[in-house]
Amino acid sequence: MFMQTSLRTRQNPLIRQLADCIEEVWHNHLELSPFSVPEGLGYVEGALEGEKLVIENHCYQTPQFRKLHLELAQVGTGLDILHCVMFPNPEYALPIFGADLVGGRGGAISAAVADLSPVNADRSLPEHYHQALLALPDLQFSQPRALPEWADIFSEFCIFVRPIGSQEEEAFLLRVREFVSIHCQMACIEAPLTSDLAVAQVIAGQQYYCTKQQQNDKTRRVLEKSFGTEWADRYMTTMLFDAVT
Ligand code: 18B
Repeated sequence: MFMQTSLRTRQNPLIRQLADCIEEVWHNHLELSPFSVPEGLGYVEGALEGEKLVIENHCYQTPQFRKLHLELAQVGTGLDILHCVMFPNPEYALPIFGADLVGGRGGAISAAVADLSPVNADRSLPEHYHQALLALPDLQFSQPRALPEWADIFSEFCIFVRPIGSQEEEAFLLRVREFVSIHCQMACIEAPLTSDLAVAQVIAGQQYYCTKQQQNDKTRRVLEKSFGTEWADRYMTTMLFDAVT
């Protein structure tokens, strides 16, 4: 517990604030139960090719979410990372919330990503999500970033920016709070699916999402440098983006 608290307090302030914010919204809206992380993957340290990588995982589950995953990571003394995914239980036709924040310790955030990503067959968001997200105020960032090729999983509401200055950082933080709040509220009133076919379609949608995310070479590289290729692959497929089967 001491180690976990201390990694967060040593991280980039926006990462720390985002982690606190996500956990606060989860606690406010959801009935969290413990989730057991695969053997040996709760707190991990590695330093194969040089810089030390420290990872701490916080995982929960609820009736609507098979896995709520918040991960904080620190590469050497320079790079801080927050990774978060809310995987719905496949009996609920809900989108996947995901966020990634990558930045220097004291300095700027180079990548801030957040989305509610559709997983249904035609890869569109449920209408009530669409309406709620359309109602949010428009955001302008001075340095939007272009999504890579694998990223066809994201919705039209996806934010991918390099936030410049405290105003843009605040705007990103608030938008994530809005995404996660809307998502938790919608999830709590969602009725479970009743047909096996519909559940199978959600499973296929989540598998597609995971397959695409596993193609993020920037994430893979960071993990490989500290833990080797095999470990990195296992981590990406069992911890970060484990598809339901
Ligand atoms: N990710 N990210 O989670 N990634 O996990 N991330 C980067 O400035 C890690 C997710 C996403 O431009 C970068 O270029 C590590 C989720 C996208 O090609 C680094 C871990 C989403 C990009 C890392 C981690 C997501 C990206 C480069 C495990 C979205 C841009 C930073 C702890 C929902 C990819 C930069 C590109 C970038 C690293 C998105 C270093 C190690 C959930 C789209």
